[in-house]
Amino acid sequence: MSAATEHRAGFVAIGGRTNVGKSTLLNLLIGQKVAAVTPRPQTTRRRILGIRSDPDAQFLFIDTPGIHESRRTMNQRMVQTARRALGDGEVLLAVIEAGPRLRGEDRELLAELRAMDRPLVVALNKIDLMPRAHMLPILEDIQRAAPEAEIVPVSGKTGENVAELLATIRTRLPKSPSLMPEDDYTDQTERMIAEEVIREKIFLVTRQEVPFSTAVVVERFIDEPERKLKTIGARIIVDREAHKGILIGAGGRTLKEIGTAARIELEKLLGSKMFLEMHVSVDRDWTKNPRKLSEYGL
Ligand SMILES: Nc1nc2c(ncn2[C@@H]2O[C@H](COP(=O)(O)OP(=O)(O)OP(=O)(O)O)[C@@H](O)[C@H]2O)c(=O)[nH]1
Ligand SMILES: [Mg+2]
Repeated sequence: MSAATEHRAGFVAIGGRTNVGKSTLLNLLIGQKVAAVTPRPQTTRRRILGIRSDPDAQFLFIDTPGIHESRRTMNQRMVQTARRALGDGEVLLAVIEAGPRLRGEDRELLAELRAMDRPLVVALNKIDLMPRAHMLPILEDIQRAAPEAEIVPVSGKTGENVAELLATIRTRLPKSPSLMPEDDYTDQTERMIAEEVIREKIFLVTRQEVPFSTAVVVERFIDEPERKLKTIGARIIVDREAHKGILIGAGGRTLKEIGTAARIELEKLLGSKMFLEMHVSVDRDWTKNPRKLSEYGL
């Protein structure tokens, strides 16, 4: 192999404020849905590895919860998880949402990532929402805030410039053979993917506080390949009695809507018929209890 095509591989940690499109990019970059994506902030709660194996490179992308300020125990845990995961990146991919100018929080994030002293690539995401001509000021702001970083404007929605983003990241990866089996695309088990998808549907269907204090734990996962059937038993945990009623809805309608949406998507993702059972239980104030946070996947 010539130097240009010499194989490269390594960890690429994706960091950024909440809701900027980190998980959207992860799913797009690996061509598989492994991370929940919703229009609401604080969707991602744990570190998720997504693997892309090309002939000349293997990218081990680490999706992280969004960095944000909060005094809630659960949110602090999420931000701690994010910072730790970012520490494992050999290349850092900062995701910033396109806007008129660079925001204060993004400036802080860039400073934090620069201080880690790894190759830094900045994806200016959601450029489909902004006319090209208006992008110059924010591009200049980023350039000034992180002079050594490579900036790639992209859209996780249309896929625009994503090939260029990959090429840019590739040149910054260490020369190395693949580090993981090339058929793998994630470290998430089917159980974890089921939890993530159910939680995503809860975020999409319920309002206000409910999704932010709800967790999903798959307690039963039975795979019967000869019947092409997977049976999933999931517990949905809420932290207040009032939320239980909201989640279930009148006549069980809300829970049914969540279940149907999750089942349809999981059948597609896991390639088999799915029997999905869910029940809702109250675990008072679990979001404030560090031990419970771990138990519920944070
Ligand atoms: N228009 C547009 N929307 C996008 C783009 N990328 C992501 N989105 C939307 O932005 C919202 C947030 O996307 P996520 O991928 O969940 O963002 P995230 O950074 O992972 O968010 P957290 O995990 O909550 O921190 C979703 O509604 C996405 O569909 C984009 O390039 N263009
Ligand atoms: Mg996310």
